[in-house]
This record gives sequence, structure tokens and C-alpha cells, in this order.
Amino acid sequence: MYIKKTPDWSLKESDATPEPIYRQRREILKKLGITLVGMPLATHADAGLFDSLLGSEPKQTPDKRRALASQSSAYSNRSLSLTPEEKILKYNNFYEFGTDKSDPAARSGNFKTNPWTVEVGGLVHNPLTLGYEDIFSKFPLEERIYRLRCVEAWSMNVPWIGFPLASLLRLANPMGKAKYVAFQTLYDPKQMPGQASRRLGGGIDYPYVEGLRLDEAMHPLTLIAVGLYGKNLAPQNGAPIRLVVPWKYGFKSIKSIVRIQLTDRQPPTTWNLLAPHEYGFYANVNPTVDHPRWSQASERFIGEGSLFSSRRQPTLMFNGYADQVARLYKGMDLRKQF
Ligand SMILES: Nc1nc2c(c(=O)[nH]1)N[C@H]1C(S)=C(S)[C@@H](COP(=O)(O)O)O[C@H]1N2
Ligand SMILES: [Mo]
Repeated sequence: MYIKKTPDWSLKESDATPEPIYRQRREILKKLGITLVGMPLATHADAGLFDSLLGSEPKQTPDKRRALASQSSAYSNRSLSLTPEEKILKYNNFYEFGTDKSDPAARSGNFKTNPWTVEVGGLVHNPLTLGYEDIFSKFPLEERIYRLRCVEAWSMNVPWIGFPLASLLRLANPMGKAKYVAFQTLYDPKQMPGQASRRLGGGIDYPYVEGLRLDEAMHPLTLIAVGLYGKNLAPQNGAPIRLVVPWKYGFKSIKSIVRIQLTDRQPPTTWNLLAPHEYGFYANVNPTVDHPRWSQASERFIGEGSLFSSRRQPTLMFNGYADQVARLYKGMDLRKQF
């Protein structure tokens, strides 16, 4: 029922920006005879090369990111116009590195993501630990182009690479009494200046924690991301492993995860602890439920061009994924359970 050739949550043709270039890159690969064994659909791995072939400016920031092969996915919104990689890398919320949008990129350059371990435990029959290489090799990687909607009313379209959280949870084999999944970010104040200073870290009590109901966590759209634009994640985007829940406000998509615990109780979540009347546990994108301090009816889409020329567009119910996820919330008052 979910698998559709043309996802019905896709954007209109008129929204096109860099998508043509993205497709062109795939065409060039084909013409060059690079048939991409193990890389069935071109990733963005060699953006610099393609940019030069296309005669446009190479926009690569120097980094140590490596190419990741991935399959395309039926859950990808392939018609979305992509936010340029450079903006996804430079305009971030990751308060562990500071509260300005430019802080995460500026302060996370030496963040150590290898070695890394993610513990999966709690109410599971098969507790397990993923090491750094497991993160990239244990599950087939898919590319998923998703909308990302921050509660602050800006949005991006991001080509993530990752695997369904459901695949990992199935491997851990949740017990019948497990009802929620709790996530935790690394706690390391030596590496994360926002954890060492309340001022830099925005007054948050670290580690950053998040949670989902088990049915939300098992939903096929819920992704564990390990890369974007064809490469592994940069630290500022939550390297080496983060959550992406496309129908919820961005703060649910917790970065740099070290612990995943199955529980029978709704777990505490960072923004809800900080301001419970402003940020709920559910945090489903909803144009009809405003933030107490601003409207959620529209959003500033960050695409091509300058950050300030970005265009306003209407917010979509469940961020455009209503057909896929609305059933999860049947009978709930979304005003009260925001
Ligand atoms: N650990 C942690 N995860 C986090 C945050 C954070 O401050 N710390 N910010 C969240 C918010 S508010 C958003 S909008 C997204 C931003 O992801 P991006 O910077 O990759 O676009 O990450 C989310 N995950
Ligand atoms: Mo956000």
C-alpha cells in the first residue's frame, strides 16, 4: 500500500531547483559508461567532478567524508527540489556545538566519530552493539530524499542515506511489553563545547534525549541516517549515526546517537523537558497548531540562492506525509498531544 511509483506527497513541478542537475549527473554517469555496480543509482559522491562537467562552480567544502553506495528507495520523494549540500552543511541546529546556525560547522571539525558504538537494549530479546563499521555495513543503505521541517519554521529537502530504524529494531527483537523507543546522543563535554557551558549549549541538560512510540519507530519512513548527498554524515549533521523522522519537527531527529533503549514508558525528551508548553512529545508537523510564539502555517524553504531570498511555502500536514502516517494518530486530539 505504501509502495507507489509516484509518491503522492511529492512536490509540484514548479518547485524545481537543483533536481534537474541531480538527474543530469545520473545521465552523465550513464554516458560515461559508469554503470555503478554496487551503486545502482548514482549517489552524489563526486559532486565536484559533476559540477566541473556541468561547467558550474564546485561547491565542495573540504572534508574527510567518503562515498557511500546506496539503493534508491520507494520511500524517497524523488521529485523534491534539493537544498544545496553546502547549506545542509552550514545551517544547522546541534546545540552541543553552540546555538548559532553556523556554530556546529565551525566547532565540530575535530569531533571524533570513529571508533563509535551504539548500544541497543532495554526491553529486547537480543541486545546488541553496533561498531563504527557496522553502522555502514550491517544493513543495505538506501537513499531517501525527505523534507526536513524545523519547529522554527524553516525547511530543507535532504537526500539522506541510511536504513529503516525498523530493520535495526527487528534485529534486537523487542519484547511484547516494549511500547516506546528512547534515544540518547553522545555525552562528551571535552568534545562538545555546548555540553561544557550552559551559555553555549542553550541551557539544555545534556545528554540530548529523544523518543518515539514503538509504532512510530517501526514505521517504514523512520530512518536511521548515516550519510547525505552520497557521503557519510559530517559531524554537524549528526555523524556518524542519527535519526530522521520526516513527518515530525526536526528536533525529534536526534543526532550522534550512542544508545537506543526499548521501554514500556514514554521516555523524557530534551525540548519537552526544557519548555513543555512549547514542545510536545509528538511534535508532528501541523500547520493548524501554532507554536505559542509563532505561526506554523507556513515555512521558509531553504533552496538555491541566498539564505534570505528563500521562499515561503505553506506547511503541509505531517510535513506532506499524511497519507503514510495519519493513521498512527487516529482518535488523538493533536492540539493536546502536540
Ligand atoms: N543531539 C542533538 N540532536 C539534534 C539537535 C541538537 O541540538 N542536538 N537539533 C535538532 C534540530 S532542532 C533540528 S532542526 C535538526 C537539524 O538537523 P540538521 O542540522 O542536520 O539539518 O537536528 C535535530 N537533532
Ligand atoms: Mo529544529
